[in-house]
Amino acid sequence: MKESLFQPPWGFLSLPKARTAPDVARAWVLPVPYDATVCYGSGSRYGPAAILTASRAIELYDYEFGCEPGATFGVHTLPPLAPQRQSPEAMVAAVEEAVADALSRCELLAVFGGEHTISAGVARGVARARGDKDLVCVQIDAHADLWDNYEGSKYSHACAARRIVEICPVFQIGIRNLAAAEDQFRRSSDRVTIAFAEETDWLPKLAQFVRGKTVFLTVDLDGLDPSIMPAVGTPEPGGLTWQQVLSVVRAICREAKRMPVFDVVELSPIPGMNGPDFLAARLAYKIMSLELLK
Ligand SMILES: [Mn+2]
Repeated sequence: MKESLFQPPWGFLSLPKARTAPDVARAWVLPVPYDATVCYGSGSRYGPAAILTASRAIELYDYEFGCEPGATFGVHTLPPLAPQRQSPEAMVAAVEEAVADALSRCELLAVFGGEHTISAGVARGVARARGDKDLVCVQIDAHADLWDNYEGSKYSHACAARRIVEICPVFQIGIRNLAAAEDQFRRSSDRVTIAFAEETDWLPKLAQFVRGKTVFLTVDLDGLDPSIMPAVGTPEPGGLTWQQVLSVVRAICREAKRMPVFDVVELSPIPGMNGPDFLAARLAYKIMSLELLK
């Protein structure tokens, strides 16, 4: 049948077939529709599909680059990762395997969650594929997620950063909610740096932290202010602006050796409200463009 009669394959940015083949695309997308340990608002299992749907409405042209970045680097979208229902630990292991495997075949992997738990698997996967010698993690989040154990699990979303700290140092930005035990842990650990949401002087520190390193960027969307990102399970007032988040990405892409992987997690779509889904998709596209066209 005539190919021109049909829409392009259903994937990130809705690119033409020639730009989405796995051996052509420099960027790959791994959807992880998983939420099992969340304690307040659930629904992040619907996040990846919402981001992919919203991405089809993105203008490909970006005046910053004077071209259509997505059409230049190409994006291959993997099928959604199957949820491992037996335990969050099994899910983290599945993410680790999928991430390590994908990173052996692509230059930049974007993981769409899903709850933040999956980021521990992303960290392990990139450490396995690229080594952990110069690996660091930058975390955008309202919450420190530094619980060693939460409601009986070491793989709760509230433990996400604590599991990543076991792999590599973490720089957290936008934090405005943590428990006493988490605060105590970060004071005792030389592997955690926190820039609280009201602080304004963290950009030079971040630049120094990522300089010459291999970076895993994890974006919990509740790090952004709920006025622009209400579609999260645990919205916290006083969050980051769109421009602040982009300044984090720009610092990483400018200073780091490379960013082989990032994730965008915790989108819980609100029916009828497109803005947050579109923001998440736009953010993912901008991160890809800044990293791959630098
Ligand atoms: Mn959070």
